[in-house]
Amino acid sequence: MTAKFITLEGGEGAGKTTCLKHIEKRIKEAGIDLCVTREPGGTRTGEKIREILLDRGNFDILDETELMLMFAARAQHLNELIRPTLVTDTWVLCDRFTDATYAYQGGGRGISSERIAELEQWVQQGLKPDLTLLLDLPVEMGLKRAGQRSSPDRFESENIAFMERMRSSYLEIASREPERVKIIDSSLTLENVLSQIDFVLNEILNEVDSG
Ligand code: T5A
Repeated sequence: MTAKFITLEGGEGAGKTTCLKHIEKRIKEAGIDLCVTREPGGTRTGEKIREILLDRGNFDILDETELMLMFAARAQHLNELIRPTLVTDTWVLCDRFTDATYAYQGGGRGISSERIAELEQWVQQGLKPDLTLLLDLPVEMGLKRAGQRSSPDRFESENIAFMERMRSSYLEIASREPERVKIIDSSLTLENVLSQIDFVLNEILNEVDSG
């Protein structure tokens, strides 16, 4: 069996945290070993980089610095955790990965896709998720949901135009790579969202059963 690398993506307040727990449960119930992790973060060094990136006090971080910090954390994550885990036949479920960089640093900040692709190639050496679940919902609805929680971090403090560009970038990726990226309409009730997720998961879990 080849271990699968699954990522979860979406805008602010899309419900990733809520859905991640459900996906984890479903995969584990299928008897598959699973490692759950997140980006930026997932390693000791990566979590320190995350603190810098999310801290609203760091208002002076340049867009280029932000981009390279995302990939610095990712390089550490891939080498220390993701690759070593996948070779032991353990699946990896990651809360955000490089699609978030194309959406936030690319769409949101306006850094060119070519520049991001150069770093992706260098850091990932061709490794991509096998499956990505993109939780999509209108920006204002996501911000309303996110607003019910604690004070906003550096990204949650961005304006609506930034969020709209980020959402469009995610949807562009999904239309370019429909085999890998499955759109989940997360504007619906949690029950409905989870059943959309189950539909996609059943496919990958059945593949394993029959393989
Ligand atoms: N980032 C990350 C980049 O800019 N570039 C990169 O390359 C990477 C990897 C941290 C930030 O880093 C940026 C993007 C991010 O801003 P994060 O930790 O994933 O990333 O932070 P958030 O996106 O802020 O994720 P959160 O965990 O904070 O939000 P979620 O998980 O999307 O939302 P969640 O599950 O907490 O739900 C929000 C609220 O909505 C409710 C929940 O109960 C909760 O109260 N809810 C629903 N309500 C009604 N119906 C539903 N279907 C609901 N689903 C959830």
